[in-house]
Amino acid sequence: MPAWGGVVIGETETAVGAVQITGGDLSAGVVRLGTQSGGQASLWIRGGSLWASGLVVGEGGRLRIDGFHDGETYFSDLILDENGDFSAEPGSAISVNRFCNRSSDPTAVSGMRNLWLDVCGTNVGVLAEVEASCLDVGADVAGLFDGFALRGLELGEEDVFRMIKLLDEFDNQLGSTGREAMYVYDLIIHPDTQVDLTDANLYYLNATIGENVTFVGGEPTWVPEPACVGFFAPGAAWLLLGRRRRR
Ligand SMILES: [Ca+2]
Repeated sequence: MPAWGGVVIGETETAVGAVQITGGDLSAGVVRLGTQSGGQASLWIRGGSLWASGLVVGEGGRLRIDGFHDGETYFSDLILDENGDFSAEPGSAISVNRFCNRSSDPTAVSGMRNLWLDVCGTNVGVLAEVEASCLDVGADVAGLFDGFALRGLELGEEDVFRMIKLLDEFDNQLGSTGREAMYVYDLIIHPDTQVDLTDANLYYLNATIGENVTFVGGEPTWVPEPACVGFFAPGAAWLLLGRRRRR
């Protein structure tokens, strides 16, 4: 498998860098996209597999993912900085250990609504984290239209104990007060996973929760779907996709 060391794209004030991955297997250290003021950088994942210890999408960075391609995209840490740009087609999936979303502009990270986010977790004792980014409007479908809502969220690993936290460390909803929440259309929590919601709300439309799943700091809340709304029919396909993408 080819390997990159740390990768920096668009890191000087006048730099413009663009990388496309179209196939093959690639591993890398930390990949930084446009993390220096003035630098412009894009990473377009069109196919193949990429495993990296981290991806930082800086204020001049753009991450783009094509959906339903063969292969896997894994970042131990995925960081979307305040002005980072993220787009994803339907069917896109990313596996992470930690998802840090510092964006306050949902239009810049419009890929979230198409993204299946698989928070795998790592060894026992190492926490995995995901940032709550949505305005908490309660158990209402309106929350699913929040620009930071996720298409799918998968927590834990098959048959392995994992601890995962939902955090609210960044003010993604400028001008609002109160703890932010996470809204997801489809939620999967694998058996033997401990989920700490840290008193933030996790709302879901559909859920599969395994045996021996334990919750700390609250429990996920079901959002009833009004009959007139008619959300996505291909939910089952998404579930299969999420499982297939697992490492
Ligand atoms: Ca937040």
